[in-house]
This record gives sequence, C-alpha cells and structure tokens, in this order.
Amino acid sequence: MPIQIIHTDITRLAVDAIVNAANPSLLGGGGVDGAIHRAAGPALLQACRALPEIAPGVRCPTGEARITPGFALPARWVIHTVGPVWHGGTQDEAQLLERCHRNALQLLRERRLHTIAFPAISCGVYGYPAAQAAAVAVAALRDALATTDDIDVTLCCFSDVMRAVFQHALDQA
Ligand code: AR6
Repeated sequence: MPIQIIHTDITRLAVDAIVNAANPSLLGGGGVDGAIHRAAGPALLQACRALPEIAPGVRCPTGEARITPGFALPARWVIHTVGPVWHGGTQDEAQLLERCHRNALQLLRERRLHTIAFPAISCGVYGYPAAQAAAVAVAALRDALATTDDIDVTLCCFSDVMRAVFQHALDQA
C-alpha cells in the first residue's frame, strides 16, 4: 500500500527519509523540528548550517525542500521542508503545502530512495486547519505517486485525533 497513516513519534521510524516541518532558517525550532534535532544529535544542526543561505537567514524558502543525513536517527536521511503559515487561506497556503510534499518526494526520487514518512506539515505552530491540510497532503501525494510504484509513504500523526483526520482525507480521496 503506497500511503499508510500511523500514530507515532516520527523520530522512531527506520525509513529511508523522514520529513521535517522546519522553518526557513533550518536551524531548529519547536514541535517536530525540535524533536528531530534532539534525536539526530548536534551533527544535524551543523549539516543544516552548512547549507547555503539564499537570503539572509533563509536556507529553505516556504514550499521548497533540502536534504541532510539523519545522523543518530534510525532514518538515513532528513528532508527538511517549510510549510506555509496559515493566513486564512488567502496567501496560496494550499499550493505551498502541496509543493512541500511534491518537492520532498522529488528529493527522495533523485536519491533513489523508497520509503518516506511525513509529519502533519503546518498543522502545529503554523496553524493550518488539520482537515484542510490533510486533504491537500493526500491529494499531492496521490498525484505524485501515480507514476511510481516503488515509493512507500507513511503519514505520521502525533495524536489519534490527527490520525483520524488524515485517515478520513485518505478515505475521501
Ligand atoms: N513526531 C510526529 N509528529 C510530531 C512530533 C513528532 N515527534 N512532534 C510534533 N508533531 P509543528 P508546523 C506534530 O508545530 O506547524 C517549528 O518550531 C504536531 O503535533 O511541529 O509546520 C519549526 O521550526 C503537528 O501535528 O510544525 C517551525 O518554526 C505537526 O507535527 C514551525 O514549528 C506539525 O507541527 C513549523 O510549524
């Protein structure tokens, strides 16, 4: 099954790549970003710092993705992406969230990797309504996976409520 939904801590997953819901600096933060940096160890911060800044303090603009090793994580790689901050849906949030998922999968393909786990990007601090974010995420992934049969995607939710929201989106898609 190419898309599965689970409720767990993403830092425990031994997949080829886990996706980090980062901010443009890529220098860490709270939520899943903080958990990933804690579990990966300080080498992850060093690797992020070494990525080029494309503007002062910006290593990854919203909607784009960057890849680093996973260091002490069970996952081999971390794909950092920056989801949109929710502004009521008036600032292309859906398109940006879709691009996060597409660009993360694109990096996976370029590295010839096969298994990836996504958190609920933008659904925490960035305030994206979960049901809407889940619908966008599932549609983007379904679409991107339509031409591939060698990628397995896990949507990793951090609560049973979020798991149910994502499962509903998958069932509706
Ligand atoms: N495993 C899986 N999911 C998790 C984990 C975990 N260990 N921890 C939290 N979540 P958020 P955002 C869920 O706020 O909204 C950071 O400070 C969480 O319950 O981590 O994209 C960054 O540096 C929620 O459902 O990411 C940025 O500044 C989901 O992950 C900002 O937050 C995303 O919540 C990004 O905000």
